[in-house]
Amino acid sequence: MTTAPVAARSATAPVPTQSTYQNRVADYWNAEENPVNLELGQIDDLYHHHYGVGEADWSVLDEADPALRRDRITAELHRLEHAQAELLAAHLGPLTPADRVFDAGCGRGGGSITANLRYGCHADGVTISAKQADFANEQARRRDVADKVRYHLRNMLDTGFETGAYAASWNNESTMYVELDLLFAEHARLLRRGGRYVTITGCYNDTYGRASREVSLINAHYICDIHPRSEYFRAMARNRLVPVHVEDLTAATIPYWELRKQADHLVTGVEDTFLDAYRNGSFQYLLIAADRV
Ligand code: GPP
Ligand code: MG
Repeated sequence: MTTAPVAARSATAPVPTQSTYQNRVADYWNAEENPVNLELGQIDDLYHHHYGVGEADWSVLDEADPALRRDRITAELHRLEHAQAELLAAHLGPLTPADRVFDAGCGRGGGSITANLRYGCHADGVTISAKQADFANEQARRRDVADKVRYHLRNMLDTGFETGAYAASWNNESTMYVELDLLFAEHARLLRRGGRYVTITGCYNDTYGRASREVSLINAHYICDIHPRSEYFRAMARNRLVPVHVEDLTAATIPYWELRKQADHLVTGVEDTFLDAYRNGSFQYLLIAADRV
């Protein structure tokens, strides 16, 4: 038997910079043009890729004029999504305009703009979708904040950014695309000591058992892998992130999904699955804020 020398073997099988899974996820986001994301974002050029929180103004459904009814429903869903972004941003602070924040899985960029508007801070967002990064940078240019808010085509697990340079960082509904240990190791590396990490996420409920049918359907819909609640705290503890605030937002997000379900011009088909998952206790919408120690 002959064996190839190690050097020759590794030369023929280079480690890919991005896994096949990550390529598939990038393909999804490069192709994504859901009206529920674009029509909401067009209202004030804040493009979010997450859901909403808070009580809805149900009067929008009673609007008699069909065109106005559509517009009012769209605006109300956007208000609820922006309230979610503001809730996350509020937990990042206090921050000064000199501070730098890291937006892991930045989508079309709304979260970093929200943080910059609130604190005047520098922001670096990363996404593995070239289309999202280009879109987000164009938005920052149009707002005249491109000197402070920058989006990068990079992997959130391996950003190449400067160690300890960040006062705060977050994942807004993007943790379900990655292994939490690798993710939190990168946040812990980037955050300065005493820095703040925040995530809002959908997680499956350990007390239900394993992932429910509805959780599995959500995974299939977005090509993601929703983690159990317990895994967040285990992985944070292993990576110098100590929770300071945990909030179950499940009840607060149900009005968003109830209203979205009735928005015929915006539905994507996943609405009933989210409502069922939340209501049968298998799925939770959670905010976790943690200090980097
Ligand atoms: C919403 O993005 C979030 C995700 C795709 C990640 C999955 C989130 C969970 C809580 C499981 P989006 O705003 O692009 O989705 P949609 O197009 O459905 O509005
Ligand atoms: Mg959306």
